[in-house]
Parts: sequence; C-alpha cells; structure tokens
Amino acid sequence: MNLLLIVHSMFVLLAKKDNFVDASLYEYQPEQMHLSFGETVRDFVITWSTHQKTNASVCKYGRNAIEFTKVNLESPRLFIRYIHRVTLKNLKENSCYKYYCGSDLGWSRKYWFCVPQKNQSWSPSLAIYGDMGLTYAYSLPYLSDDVQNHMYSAVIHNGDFAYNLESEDGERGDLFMKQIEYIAAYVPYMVSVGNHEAAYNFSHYRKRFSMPGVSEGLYYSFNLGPVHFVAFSTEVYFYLQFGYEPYCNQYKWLENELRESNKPENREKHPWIITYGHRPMYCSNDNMNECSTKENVIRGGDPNKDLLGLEELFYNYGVDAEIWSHAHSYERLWPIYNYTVLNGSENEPYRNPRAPVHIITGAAGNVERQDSFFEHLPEWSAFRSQDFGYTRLKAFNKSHLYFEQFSADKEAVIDRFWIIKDRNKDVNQSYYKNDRYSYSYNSNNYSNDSHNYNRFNYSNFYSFKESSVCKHL
Ligand SMILES: *[C@@H]1O[C@H](CO)[C@@H](O)[C@H](O)[C@H]1NC(C)=O
Ligand SMILES: *[C@@H]1O[C@H](CO)[C@@H](O)[C@H](O)[C@H]1NC(C)=O
Ligand SMILES: *[C@@H]1O[C@H](CO)[C@@H](O)[C@H](O)[C@H]1NC(C)=O
Ligand SMILES: *[C@@H]1O[C@H](CO)[C@@H](O)[C@H](O)[C@H]1NC(C)=O
Ligand SMILES: *[C@@H]1O[C@H](CO)[C@@H](O)[C@H](O)[C@H]1NC(C)=O
Ligand SMILES: *[C@@H]1O[C@H](CO)[C@@H](O)[C@H](O)[C@H]1NC(C)=O
Ligand SMILES: *[C@@H]1O[C@H](CO)[C@@H](O)[C@H](O)[C@H]1NC(C)=O
Ligand SMILES: *[C@@H]1O[C@H](CO)[C@@H](O)[C@H](O)[C@H]1NC(C)=O
Ligand SMILES: *[C@@H]1O[C@H](CO)[C@@H](O)[C@H](O)[C@H]1NC(C)=O
Ligand SMILES: CC(=O)N[C@H]1CO[C@H](CO)[C@@H](O)[C@@H]1O
Repeated sequence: MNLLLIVHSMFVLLAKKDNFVDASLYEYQPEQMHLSFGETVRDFVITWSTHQKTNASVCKYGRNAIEFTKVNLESPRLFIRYIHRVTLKNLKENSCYKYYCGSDLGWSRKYWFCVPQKNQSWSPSLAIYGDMGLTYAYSLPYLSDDVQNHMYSAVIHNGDFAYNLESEDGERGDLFMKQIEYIAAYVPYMVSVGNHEAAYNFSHYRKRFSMPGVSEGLYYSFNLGPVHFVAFSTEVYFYLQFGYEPYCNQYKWLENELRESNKPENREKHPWIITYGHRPMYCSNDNMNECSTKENVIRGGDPNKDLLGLEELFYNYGVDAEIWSHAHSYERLWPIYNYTVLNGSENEPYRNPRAPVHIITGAAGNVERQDSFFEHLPEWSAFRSQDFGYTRLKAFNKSHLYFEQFSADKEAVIDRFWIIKDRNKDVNQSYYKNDRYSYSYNSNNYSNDSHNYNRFNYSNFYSFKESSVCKHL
C-alpha cells in the first residue's frame, strides 16, 4: 500500500482555527466523492463537493495536481456548491490504493480504488446501465455489492441521473451523488448525458462529473484493455434551443475520433470499439415513438434541420457494439444496419457480425418504472425483458467479448451472449462493407494479421460530411 502523505496547497492551507469557529464544520465536510478515469486509465480524477469554500482541496496518498473550482450550479434559487477535482497522475498499474480527501476543515472517510493495467492484454469487466434515479433504484444494492466484491474495473451510467440532478434546487442531485458513493468512490463512474439532464443547458451534469477530454463530459473516449469506448450525447439532436454548436462540435469530434481509432496501430491495440449514448436508434417499446420508428433522428439524421445521423458513421467505421438506454427495459438486437439484419451466419449471428450489435440497457430503476414492449417481436430483436437490472461486460481478449444481463427482480442472469471476431479475412473484403474497411482478424495468429492493415488506404475510407448549419459556426 502506497500511502504517501503529500499535501499540495495552492491556497493558504493553515488558517487560524478561530477564523471559522462560528461556521458549521458540516459546511466544509467533503461529500459526494466519486472517481473517473483521467487522460489514461492510470490517471484517476477524484471529484467531491462541499457547501462552503475550503482553502484547499487535498487528497492524501500519492502525487497530485489540484484544481479547485467554485461552481455556481444554476437553479432558480442561487445554489452554490464547491466542486473539488484532484487528479492523481501516473498511478502504478495493477495496484490498489486507499485515499481520503478534504482540507484542514474536514476530511472524508477512507476509500479504496484499484488502477487497471494500461495495456490491452487483460480482460476488464464493467457494469453498464442507464436511467437510475434517487428513488426506485432497484439495481443499486446489487451494483454496490458487485463493486465491493471487486467485480468491475469501471461502471458506465449511460444518462438520466437522480430524476433529476437539478431538482429541489440541486438537493436531489446531492442526495443521488451521496447514494452512489458505494459504487462511484471505488471504481471510475463513467457517464454520458441524458434528457433528464437538459435543465440549464446540462450544467448540473457538466459541473458535477469530471470526464476525460475537454467537452465537460458531453463526448470523450477512453481505452480499457482491448476496448476503445466512445461516449457521446444524443441530446444534441433534441435540444436545439441551446444552439447547433453542441451538435456540430460533437459530430466533427466523433468523425475524427473514429478515424483515429481505426488507424491500424490503434485498432490493433484496441480492436473493439464500443459506443454509448443515451437514446437508442432502435427499440421495440410501445411508448417510445422516437426509437420504435424508422424516422429516428439519431439513426438517420434530420434532413429538414440539416442534421446527420450516426448509424452510417458508426457502421462505416466498424463499431462493434452500440450501447443505449432511455427505454426502461433491456433489449438485445441481432447485428443490424439500416433495418437490415446482418448476422455473421445463420447459426452464429454474433460470430463475425456484419453490422454493429445494439444493446438497450435502461432498466436500472427510477420513479418512472418500466417501459413496455409491442407484443410482436420485430425480426431484428433477439431478446428483451422488462426486469429491472443492469448489463455486465467482460472483454476477454481481442476476439471475444462477453455480455450478460442481470435481473434485480429475479436476482439472476437472464441473458448472455458472446460477440466473436475471429475471421481470417481476405484483405480485400471489408469488415462491414466492401471497399470501405479492411480489417483482418485471426485470434490464433493475431500479431501476424497486423500486416494486413497497412494495405488499406485510409484516405478513401470515409468521405467526411458536414452539415451546412455547421459551416458558419
Ligand atoms: C481561507 O483563507 C483566507 C485568507 O487566505 C482567510 O481569510 C479565511 O478565513 C480562510 N478560510 C477558512 C475557512 O479557513
Ligand atoms: C501488459 O502489462 C502487464 C503488467 O504491467 C505486463 O505483465 C504485460 O507483459 C504487458 N503486456 C504487453 C503486451 O505489453
Ligand atoms: C450550451 O452549452 C454548450 C456547451 O456545452 C454551448 O456550446 C452552447 O453554446 C450553450 N448554449 C447556450 C444557449 O448557452
Ligand atoms: C436504407 O434503406 C432504405 C430502404 O429501406 C434506402 O432507401 C436507403 O437508401 C438506405 N440507406 C442507406 C444509407 O443505405
Ligand atoms: C439472425 O440470427 C437469428 C439467430 O440465429 C435468427 O433467428 C434470425 O432469423 C437471423 N436473421 C437473419 C436475417 O438471418
Ligand atoms: C485483392 O485485390 C487486388 C487488387 O485489386 C487483386 O490483385 C487481388 O487478386 C485481390 N485478391 C483476392 C484474394 O481477391
Ligand atoms: C479469448 O477468450 C476466449 C474466451 O475465454 C477464449 O476461448 C479464447 O481462446 C481467447 N483467445 C485468445 C487468443 O486468447
Ligand atoms: C500464422 O501465420 C503464419 C504466417 O502467415 C502461418 O504460417 C501460420 O500457419 C499461421 N498460424 C495460424 C494458427 O493460423
Ligand atoms: C490514397 O487515396 C488517395 C485518395 O484517393 C490518393 O490521393 C492517394 O494517392 C492514395 N495513397 C496511396 C498510398 O495509394
Ligand atoms: C510472428 C509471425 O508469425 N510472423 C510472420 C507473419 O507472416 C509473415 C508473412 O506474411 C511471415 O513472414 C512472418 O514470419
């Protein structure tokens, strides 16, 4: 255990104790402690909150850089929280730490976290879900138990928090952030933004979490083992009252991001590309107009508003799995593109699938309860359930990805499947689409397949599209 006591103080650390003797110490007490990955999985960002300004933001153990932000979370009544962010850089891989944070005016209790291996040759496990509220959070006890039993390297909460973070002048958000501490203070709590965060231009979401990148958590990516995760906001398609800028910035970023992660040297290290965003492109829920119809703006864009959809982009860049939430249920699809099922083969649909695999996991539990389904199971839907619960992912290696759905109602796994990529392909054949993408694979002879990557001319890969609405921004 490396428990180094290095205290950085950008601010005057020691005030005379009688300076604050009339203030309540409670106001300086760290709360809502949560973790996230920084620029790599060896950088951990610790974020917490106090009601009053402290003169320092310190985490005890290890090297740190200190950032201290006074945040005025917008709400009708002036509501101020002080959000503290401390980044612990270059932690030792494959090792666990204990930590606690605060200032001389009050310290948190002690927590632990474990730093994963940075390289790709290991098998990370994650829990993934969306739509978890302060109340009716049925999955929470199971998730906490899993986390305390060291089951995961990270957790992904794919939009819709607390119902809502800004409610009751933000106090509901505070309670929610305290409630998830049993998860979020121990493993990186990676997030994306949902429709429930829309108030005040998503400011509660943007300020309370600390995701990698420079978009305030709206879009970012990170690598974990053999997986490259890409997070984005589906809300840019719906809240145009906040302007086109968020849509334009994100689309540009996504295109560039996917191009980069498909460079042979990157795709070789992180062959799995998994995206997550809140609102699905597909669903068979009977009360969700936007995802149960073909005119889905996230899927196909909106020609009238000159917005480009994401299905073609993700398909062309060989995204392997797309994780969604928003519908309060669980649904797994056969590999699909443009409403056409593209199974790997008749018997093994997920072995070398010819299109991305969509998973909709929004059943963690909240006050709005479950969403129901059309009685008829569409031909593209493989499995669905209204049980409360969450998804587990284990990325075994470069060829095998394993998913299962845990039902909190049944206290059992109700769905499990593998996605396998092991085809030793003809280099002239594309992965998903002819002439677009040559991506060769043979799990038994992996290192050798990398020779094939270089034969592909990336300049022809994807013709970059731009909405005209973005040109003048
Ligand atoms: C913080 O420091 C300032 C001056 O540096 C001092 O006036 C103030 O009392 C200190 N606050 C606390 C809570 O120690
Ligand atoms: C990955 O990291 C682990 C632990 O640091 C090390 O044992 C292993 O050799 C590394 N593998 C590669 C391919 O670099
Ligand atoms: C909303 O926030 C985004 C950044 O997250 C910014 O680009 C946009 O201009 C903001 N819109 C308004 C109306 O303030
Ligand atoms: C998707 O399918 C429709 C027909 O159902 C077709 O008109 C359209 O061109 C297809 N789009 C793409 C991008 O392939
Ligand atoms: C895809 O695979 C599943 C499972 O084998 C099968 O039920 C379904 O009919 C297949 N769909 C197509 C279009 O081949
Ligand atoms: C692959 O493409 C090249 C150039 O078009 C061609 O010469 C070669 O025969 C093709 N290989 C196969 C196996 O089709
Ligand atoms: C990848 O993991 C799967 C599942 O554990 C295993 O069957 C397969 O042999 C592994 N492949 C390699 C190359 O290690
Ligand atoms: C690995 O690649 C080499 C060279 O192409 C080949 O001779 C060998 O048979 C391959 N091994 C397997 C298991 O495919
Ligand atoms: C790749 O394609 C671009 C555009 O078609 C072309 O200008 C370039 O010469 C090609 N590069 C190679 C190495 O073939
Ligand atoms: C490590 C390895 O097996 N390398 C082989 C990969 O394939 C080429 C031919 O394409 C061989 O020359 C290498 O020895």
